[in-house]
Amino acid sequence: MSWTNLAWNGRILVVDDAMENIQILHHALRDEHEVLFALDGARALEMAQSQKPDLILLDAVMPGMDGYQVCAALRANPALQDIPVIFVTALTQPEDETRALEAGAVDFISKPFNVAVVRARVRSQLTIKRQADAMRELSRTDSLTGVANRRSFNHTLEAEWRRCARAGLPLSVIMIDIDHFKLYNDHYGHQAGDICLQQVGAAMSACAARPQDMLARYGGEEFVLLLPQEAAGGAAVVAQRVLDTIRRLKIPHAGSPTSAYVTASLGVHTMLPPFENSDSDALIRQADQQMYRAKQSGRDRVCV
Ligand code: GH3
Ligand code: MG
Ligand code: MG
Ligand code: MG
Repeated sequence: MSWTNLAWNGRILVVDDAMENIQILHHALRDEHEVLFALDGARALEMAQSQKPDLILLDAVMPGMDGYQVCAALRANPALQDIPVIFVTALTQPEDETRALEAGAVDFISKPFNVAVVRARVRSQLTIKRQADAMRELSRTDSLTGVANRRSFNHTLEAEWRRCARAGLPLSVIMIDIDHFKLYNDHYGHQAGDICLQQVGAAMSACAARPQDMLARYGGEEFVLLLPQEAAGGAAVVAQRVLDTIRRLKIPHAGSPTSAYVTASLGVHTMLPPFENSDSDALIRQADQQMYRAKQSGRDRVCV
């Protein structure tokens, strides 16, 4: 990483149909930020998608898609709606500003602008964006293990359920419950139990290989793995990998009546399209039932 990289505070996309305006903003911001640019609205949306800027400085009047349309399109796209937009425009009327804020802009700067003011406003929006990102991340994460929490899991499960139903794709779930964990706490203490949960969580994270896979802490010593687009055979392979991964950790469990080391019981269930007459609760329930079957038949195993 070069020193200029270290000096970057944010990645900013400047959108303007006049190269001259882009150059002025580039000059104003380049010492503090990485500055990208687009000369029209369609290109701006492409770059927002591929470059994931932290902030967009958007011209209002452009041929083709104007700034208001670009802003509305950003707000309508779940992957892009959190990128803040500041209008930088020759328009000066209160109606123009109101319209920009109503389209979802966070700020409105009229030209001619003062460079120091633009820098300050950019900094302040980046700070707000960072805080919002951190809050969002926190609200999705289990604080002990760092994997997704149940709330975040439920949200993703609903979204993947709809997506897989629409696309006619299978959806698999693996429920994972640590064996005799009450006895682990009794023997080693609650703090050691916490560390064990962290170790197991971290090891299992590596088992969810594809970007759409999601590991979450479902509650207490129970985890769940969501595998969109994974049929029964593939899900069983992943479950076996999780089981082996936990075994290989060889975390001593002297209090366990079934094994010298920490183990888990896993239940797998796959929903095949069409998903009619079913819901995501049923998917979880079925995986849970398989997990209990694994418990009853001796623990430290996978039931499908
Ligand atoms: P089984 O093999 O049947 O699953 O037995 P178990 O003891 O694992 O199951 P049980 O549901 O009886 O007990 C779960 C235990 O997990 C009890 C609870 O204290 C412990 N536990 C839940 N959350 C945490 C946590 O965050 N930290 C620690 N240390 N223990 C936890
Ligand atoms: Mg223009
Ligand atoms: Mg349990
Ligand atoms: Mg348990």
